[in-house]
Amino acid sequence: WAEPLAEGAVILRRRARDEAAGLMTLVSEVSAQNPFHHRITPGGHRMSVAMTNCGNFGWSTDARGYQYSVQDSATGKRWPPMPERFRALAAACAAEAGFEHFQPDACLINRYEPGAKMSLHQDKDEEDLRQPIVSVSLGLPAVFQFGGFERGDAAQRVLLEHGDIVVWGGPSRLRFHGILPLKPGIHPATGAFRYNLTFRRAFR
Ligand code: MD3
Ligand code: FE
Repeated sequence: WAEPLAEGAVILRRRARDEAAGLMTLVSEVSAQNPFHHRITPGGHRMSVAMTNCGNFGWSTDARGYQYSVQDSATGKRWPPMPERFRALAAACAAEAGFEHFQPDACLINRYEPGAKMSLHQDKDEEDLRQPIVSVSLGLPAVFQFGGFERGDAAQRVLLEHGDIVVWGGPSRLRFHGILPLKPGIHPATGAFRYNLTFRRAFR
C-alpha cells in the first residue's frame, strides 16, 4: 500500500516482497562480479556500509571525493550491467509515485551489517535533481531518518522493512536523510544483513 511520507516522497510498503528472492539472486550475481567494498571517504574514514553498483554508472568515494564513474576505482573494471528486472521495477515504482519515464542509469547497492549506519547527508551528486531516486529495502529492518533541508533540522524516524520501496522526488529530493545503526538479527531472505538498492539517474 502507498503511504505519502512528505511532498514528493511515497512509501510503497512491501511492494517488492514477493520478488525479493529474485532480487537477492541478482544482487549476488552483481556482487560476484564486483564485490562489496567498504570505501574510504575523502575525510579518510572507512564506511561501515559496504557498497557495490550496477548500471552504466556507479557511485563511489575515494580520496578524490564522491563521484559517478563508468568503472570501479577499486578494481578498474566496469560495473556490471543493470539487470532488466531492476530497471523495470524502478521505472514501475517511479510511475506509481507520479514520475513517468524514469530511466535509471545507476544502481547503488548498500549492504549493512550489525552496527553499520549512514550519517545524515543529502544526495546531490546527480546532474538533474528533478529526477527521483527509488530505494528498495531488503532483509533486516532499519530506522531511516528523514530530516529537512538543513543538517540541524528535526528528523522524523521511519522503519524501513523487507520489501519496502520508497520514491523520493520533488521537494523531498534534497532533504537530509540517514540510517541509524543496524540492530543485529537474522532475516530469512538476507541472513545477518540489510541491503538497500537505490536507483538513480546520474547524468542527463
Ligand atoms: C531521501 N541510502 O545510498 S535509502 C544512499 O538505506 C542512502 O541505504 C539509505 O541514503 C539506505 O544515499 C537510504 C532512502 C533514500 C535514498 C535516497 C534519498 C532516501 C532519500 C534521496 C533524497 C532523499
Ligand atoms: Fe542518500
